[in-house]
Amino acid sequence: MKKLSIVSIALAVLVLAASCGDKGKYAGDSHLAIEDGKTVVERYGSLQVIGTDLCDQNGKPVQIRGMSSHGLQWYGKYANKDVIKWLRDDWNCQAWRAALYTQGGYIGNPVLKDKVITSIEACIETGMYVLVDWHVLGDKDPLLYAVDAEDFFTEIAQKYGDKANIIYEICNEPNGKNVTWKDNIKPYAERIIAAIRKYDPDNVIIVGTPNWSGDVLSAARDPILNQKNIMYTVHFYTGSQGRERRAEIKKALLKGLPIFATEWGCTKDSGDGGVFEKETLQWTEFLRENNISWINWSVNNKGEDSGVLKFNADRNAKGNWKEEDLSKAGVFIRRIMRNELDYATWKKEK
Ligand code: IDC
Repeated sequence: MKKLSIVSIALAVLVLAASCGDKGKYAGDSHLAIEDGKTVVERYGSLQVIGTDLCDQNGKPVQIRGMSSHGLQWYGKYANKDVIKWLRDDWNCQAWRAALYTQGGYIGNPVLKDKVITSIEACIETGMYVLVDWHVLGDKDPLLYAVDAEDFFTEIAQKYGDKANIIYEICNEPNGKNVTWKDNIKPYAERIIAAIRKYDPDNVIIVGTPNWSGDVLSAARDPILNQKNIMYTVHFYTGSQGRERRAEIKKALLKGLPIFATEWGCTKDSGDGGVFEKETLQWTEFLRENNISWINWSVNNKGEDSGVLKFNADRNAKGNWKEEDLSKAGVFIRRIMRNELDYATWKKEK
């Protein structure tokens, strides 16, 4: 009797430990690009935001993971179906982000929109989600090109708003100390959301936050009201931002802010400076535990440390990459995406 109860207590402790283990409350998620012959978009359908969670069409919390293009004006050649399909099939990517720079990109060179369209069409064909990223960066204040943004997003919503694949990211990284949530970003977001909602009543729209999308608390204190399926962006580079930013994210979540990490890198925030493996895995565990979807920066062969291809590899942008085509970041991020590497595994390997 005594023996039995000790055994059962031990068992109970084991079960409890397993269920509250280091994988967090979403441990059951498969994160698969294809499962039982079905693409992620076939399985999840139209995404929706419930509380702070991104959820599938049935209201189940899901975490989406994917890769970003580099600036489409520079490495837009990778925004094609071969590469996107390769990322799905070999990398287990569920999403692709098309980074359409505004200043230095679309504003002076509107044909770049074709790269976004190619990305969208490829993601529809491959059953992946696609983030349409209006990449505000050097222009700092999203209000500067708000009229162009309204036209652009109206067109995308009109053409593709009925497709479950589309996720709108309306301003990558507002920045500069005069660009505030209250006076710049929120009014801009309200305008663009209204433009999109004329044609697309429900796809997810993600709003950038001040300080290069590093300040989710400003948005948490003053969120956009009376709109459904709105999320907010946090960006980070694991060699530059760590514990402090995670604490802010936690606070914002507690205030009820739904967050999507639409861009992060495993280097310093210059996009270079080495690959920070341990710090990266601390971040990916955190994102998983908190059900925050993410997109990694980026697919290019420029030779910068955050680029997943080696310098000059796959110059024809065909996909079908061999291990020797991948940079250190490429090998590392691919393993994370394929569910082959988490913090515990990494420690064992060291
Ligand atoms: C970087 C690219 C780099 C390019 C630079 C130009 O990696 O090759 O020369 O843009 O502006 C961001 C931005 C993203 C940056 C990236 C790395 O959203 O455009 O890309 N980064 O610096 N925010 C934080 C880091």
